[in-house]
Parts: sequence; structure tokens; C-alpha cells
Amino acid sequence: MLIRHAPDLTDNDVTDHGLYLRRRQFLGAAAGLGLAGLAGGAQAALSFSKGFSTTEPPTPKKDVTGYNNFYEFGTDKADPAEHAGGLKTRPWTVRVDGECEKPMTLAIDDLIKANKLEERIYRMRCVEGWSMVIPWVGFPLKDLIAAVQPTAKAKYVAFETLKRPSEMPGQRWDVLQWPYREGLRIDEAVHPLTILAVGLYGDVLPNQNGAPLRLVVPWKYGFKGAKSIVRISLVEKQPATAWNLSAPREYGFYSNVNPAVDHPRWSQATERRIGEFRRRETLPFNGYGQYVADLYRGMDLRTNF
Ligand SMILES: Nc1nc2c(c(=O)[nH]1)N[C@H]1C(S)=C(S)[C@@H](COP(=O)(O)O)O[C@H]1N2
Ligand SMILES: [Mo]
Repeated sequence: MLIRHAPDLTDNDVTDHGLYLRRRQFLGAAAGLGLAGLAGGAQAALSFSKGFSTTEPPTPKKDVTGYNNFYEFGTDKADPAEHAGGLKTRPWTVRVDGECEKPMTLAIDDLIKANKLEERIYRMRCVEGWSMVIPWVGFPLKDLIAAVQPTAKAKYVAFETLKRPSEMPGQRWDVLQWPYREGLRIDEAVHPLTILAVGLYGDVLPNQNGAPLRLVVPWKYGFKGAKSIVRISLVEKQPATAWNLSAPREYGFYSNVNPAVDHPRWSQATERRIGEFRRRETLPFNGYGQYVADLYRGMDLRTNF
């Protein structure tokens, strides 16, 4: 079996600064134009969620958009930036279905219009032992879940991403089972920290970062953040996830960042913040424990890794 996640062992107040982001910028007609192409107009400014955003300096954009994991485009960190340009993100629909009263199929631009976009500056810790600080633009997943009215049977949320080998050259190889899948427990999915991102650094999400829609769950290892989502299903049973299917001993369903539980092949005690020289200590729940530790009260996080 080919297990490509490899350890990373190399040693080597942005919140409200008057940056007004425009909702229209994230829509298909305007995608790619950038702020400069959108002078004037009555677009709504994004709101800022200072409470959840870190004040740590964001990782330079060139690293956020040039050092990626997106195996649909290859397994090297530079592959996604090099090969994701051919992915067509319009038209794009997202199906929201399963255990809910109001299943819906939404065009991505309608989904963006229906939700209030916010900037969230989050730490992201990859299971390989590196981390970044990324200023996302997105909206809480809980708002979308509320819109479809979950039934009492909705215990988990399953995320399915795009399978389109013609535009995703990495899918010609069985590195993972395609499409890439992820999942959350429903209480994790409706936690206010959990967002669906449509942008970063105040701009449209680059393809290599998961355009047009990707999940961000900042207290979990980065692989939980499924990119290029096409379907979100409310389900009764814990859904299968791509990395767990590939190597169940190495990647559990929960995958909360936990410095006390090592990966079978490397330590998770420290991390390399991209752009920094010395490794730093990894924090439980990636530093979000004050918000999320209660979700796991009474659970053994060693067996539920
Ligand atoms: N569809 C898909 N989503 C994915 C991945 C992937 O290979 N395919 N890689 C994951 C991993 S391992 C990480 S660390 C993050 C990286 O997100 P970024 O490149 O935007 O920083 O995306 C996650 N989402
Ligand atoms: Mo990762």
C-alpha cells in the first residue's frame, strides 16, 4: 500500500485593519478579477470575527498557495499550484442531502450569496508536522446545516469532493480512494469554529487550496479539511474517510491535533511553522481547546485518535 503522508522534520493585529472584502468578488462572474477589477458597487462588506481569529502573523501568501497537499493534483507540495490551474470551478453545484427535511442542490454562487462571508485567521496543523496561519474567507458550516433542517437521525456529516480525472491528473493513480471523503460528528460540524471557505487573503480561493469550496476545522489535522466539495450529506452512521480507508492504524476518524498521541511513524509533539526556523510545540486541539475540549468530555482520545 502506498502511504504518502510523510513526516516533516526540516529544521530550518491582522484582524480588523479596514480591509473591506466584497462578496461579489467571490462569485463566478467576478472570480479571478481581484479587488482592483471591482471598483465601486454596493457590495456588502464582510464582517470580521475577531473572537476566533488568531493575532499570530499569517503565513506568506506565496507559501499558503505554493506549498499544498491536494493529492488529486500530485503528491509533491508544489504539484497543486502547478497542476490545479486546469480545474474548472464554474459551473459547480453542491448537493446537501441525507437526514434532513429540505435537501437542496445549490449552484456555488447561490450558496455564496446566501451566506454572510467572514474572515477567519486560523492556525492549520498538518498531520505531517508542519503548520501555517491562514486568513480564510468563508461562512460557518452550521448556517448551511440549519438551512436544510436536519432530522433527529443526523448524527454525522459526510463530505464528498470532486472526482474528475480529466482535470485532476493525480486521480489517475490510486494513491487514495477517489473521491476524497471526509466526515465530522454533527456537533463538530455545527461548532462555530467550523467553516466552509471560499477565499483566502481576501481573495477568491485558489484552485490549489480547494476551490470553490473547502472545509476548515482548525482544531483537527489539516487532512480533515476536504477540498473542492461537491456533496455534504447528513448521515446516521460514522462515514468513511479517505485517509482512514488508506491507513486506519495511522489516521483515525477524529484526528484532533494532539501532541500526546504520536503518529505511528513520527512524533506529533512539535511542528515546523512554515517560514520559521525552529520547531515549536504543538498545542492540544491546535490551541483551540478552550472552545472544543468539551466536545470530547469523557472520551479516550488515545483510542479515538
Ligand atoms: N480533496 C482533498 N482535500 C484535501 C487534501 C487532498 O489531498 N485532497 N489534502 C488535505 C491535507 S493533508 C491538508 S494538510 C490540507 C492542506 O490545505 P492547503 O493546501 O489549503 O493548506 O488539505 C486537505 N484537504
Ligand atoms: Mo495534511
